[in-house]
Amino acid sequence: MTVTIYGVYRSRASRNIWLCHEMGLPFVHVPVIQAYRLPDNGAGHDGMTTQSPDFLALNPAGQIPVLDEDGLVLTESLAINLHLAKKHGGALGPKDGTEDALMTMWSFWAATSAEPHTIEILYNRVGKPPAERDAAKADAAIAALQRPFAALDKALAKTGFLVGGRFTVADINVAEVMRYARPAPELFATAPHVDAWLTACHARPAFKAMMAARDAEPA
Ligand SMILES: N[C@@H](CCC(=O)N[C@@H](CS)C(=O)NCC(=O)O)C(=O)O
Repeated sequence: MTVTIYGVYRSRASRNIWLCHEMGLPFVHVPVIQAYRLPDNGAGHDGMTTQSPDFLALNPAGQIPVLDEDGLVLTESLAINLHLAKKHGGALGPKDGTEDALMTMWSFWAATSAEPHTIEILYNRVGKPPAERDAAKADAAIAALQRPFAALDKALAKTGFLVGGRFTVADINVAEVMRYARPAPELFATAPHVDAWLTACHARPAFKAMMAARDAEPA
């Protein structure tokens, strides 16, 4: 069995690599980089980019991450994590159909109710060069996240985890999306359970190992 993850650390591949570290699952890492981050869209780059013909054969959408597990190719980062946790994750994955449904629900919640807004905060508060940042977009995203933050805070109030009263793939999937909102501390100030939960997620050795490798990667 060989698990291969395509995608640099500075991408949504981070969530898959964090999970693999949590599971102690060995994987082959192919650091495919976003072509748009390179001069001339990666023409002449020595290595695979999201626009390399070999990579487009794997994912015609030209996006990372991609998982290849013995010929099973998956292209959605959160679906990759749900699959890996079910197959290799033990207690990180669902123990029954109810937990499976809740982990799926939270992952879809992250992708649809949170990430379109959290990514705007990341881009427009820290990610883009200062001259390209749009403060109005960040403010709109913060306004749109008021209700999702309140909902997440309520969900975390009881046990400090999202599903099953323990740390699972649902926490990883949602935490990686909420990480993008950290440059908006005003959101966390009104959601103390979210703040404490994300801080605890980021204190985990597996997360720290992923982040250390990410920080070592060229920006
Ligand atoms: N929904 C996808 C989004 C993937 C995505 O947007 N990946 C970015 C990097 S984080 C990418 O590959 N961008 C290159 C491009 O769109 O050209 C997922 O979560 O897997």
